[in-house]
Amino acid sequence: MRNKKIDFLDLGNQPLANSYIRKKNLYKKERKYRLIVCFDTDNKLISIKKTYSSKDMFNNEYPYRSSTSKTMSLHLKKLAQKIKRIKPKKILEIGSNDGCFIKNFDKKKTIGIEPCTNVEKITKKQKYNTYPEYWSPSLAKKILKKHNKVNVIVSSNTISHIKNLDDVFRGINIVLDDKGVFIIEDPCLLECLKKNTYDQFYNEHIYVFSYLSLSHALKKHNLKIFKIEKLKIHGGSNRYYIKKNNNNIKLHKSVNYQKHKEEKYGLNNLKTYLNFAKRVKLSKKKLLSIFMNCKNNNKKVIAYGATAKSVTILNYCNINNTMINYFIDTTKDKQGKYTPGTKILIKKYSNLINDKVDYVFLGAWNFKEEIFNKEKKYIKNGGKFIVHTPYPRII
Ligand code: DWN
Repeated sequence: MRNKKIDFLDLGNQPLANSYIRKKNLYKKERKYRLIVCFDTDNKLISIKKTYSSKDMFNNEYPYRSSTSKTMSLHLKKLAQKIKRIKPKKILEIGSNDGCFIKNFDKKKTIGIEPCTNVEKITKKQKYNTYPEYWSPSLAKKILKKHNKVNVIVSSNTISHIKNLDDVFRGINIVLDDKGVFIIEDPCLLECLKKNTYDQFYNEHIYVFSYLSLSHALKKHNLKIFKIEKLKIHGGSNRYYIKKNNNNIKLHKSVNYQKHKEEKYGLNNLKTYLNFAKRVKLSKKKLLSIFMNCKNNNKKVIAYGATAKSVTILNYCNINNTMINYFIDTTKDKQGKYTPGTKILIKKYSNLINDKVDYVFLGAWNFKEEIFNKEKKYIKNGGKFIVHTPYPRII
């Protein structure tokens, strides 16, 4: 039988993205895998080839906190305000992290699902109703026994992290009220291709969804996307509003609009992905040459935002700790540790202007506006950033 999954992008050997290294483990061998991205010609799904179990990736040492960015907090607050307008009795969030979204609601109205216990305990302490478990049909049944059906289910940047989509949607069908709405937000494949943000691929992002692939995956579970909102967050995401087939909410025009855009761009065709892979290779060459130039001219380069995404970039482009002095990051659990693979020290955030640097590599490019706003003084004094999207350059 012909293989329907076709490899189109090889991002080389990579460590697990959020596995920041403690100093004492700096010389220990790291777990690495080959990061290959595939296109399924049948269901149009883009996925990574080698996957890890959820337990390997989302455990009691997970460092990411949604609340570290003002942009993200505000974004989720606005979503909460929108949801409040329909006066739901119960809201469930899959991947509630540190409570950045659910904290906008009355505690009695929300249920959070967060398997990373170090993060989940933040909301537990504040008396939110959170489950330190992975989303599954059996968890959905357990919730149903205690709480009845829920009116709104929200999942922001989580569904693309779960390998078994069938189980995800089975769980949704169990716990979602027939008149309820399921809202998914995840990075948008079309934006990723247009902006050359190949760093959206790493072990945690098992999928980068398009409307075409997500609607296909939902179909066999009698679930349907009825509205799509284009979001700026995380470099370009989509918010999909999903209903059960027996719910007669009208189809919004944004759905056909998105479908048309994706087909026009060629998200149905392998050729589109092969061309993307060519652009990624060129991007690597160009970014590495910028860093080599800085190194050869003894420029001091640091990096801003030790993101999971930048792990893909640095390891793929062979940019290492001889080219970047250190990272700065506001996340406590990352500070004092070293970046996976490239072993660059992550320091506590301090005003950039205090330290004489020539260039700052923007690891958290998706929060460019927020960061540029914060670093007005550095920019005013002629400070420069190195960025890789949509193409590598100094700005
Ligand atoms: O999907 C995922 C997203 C939502 O979060 C996860 N798989 C893992 C994680 O990915 P990421 O690390 O690429 O996410 P962010 O949100 O782009 O990370 C931003 C990083 O930059 C954080 O470590 C915080 C840091 N930061 C900072 O130091 N100063 C961010 C801002 C805005 C700042 O001003």
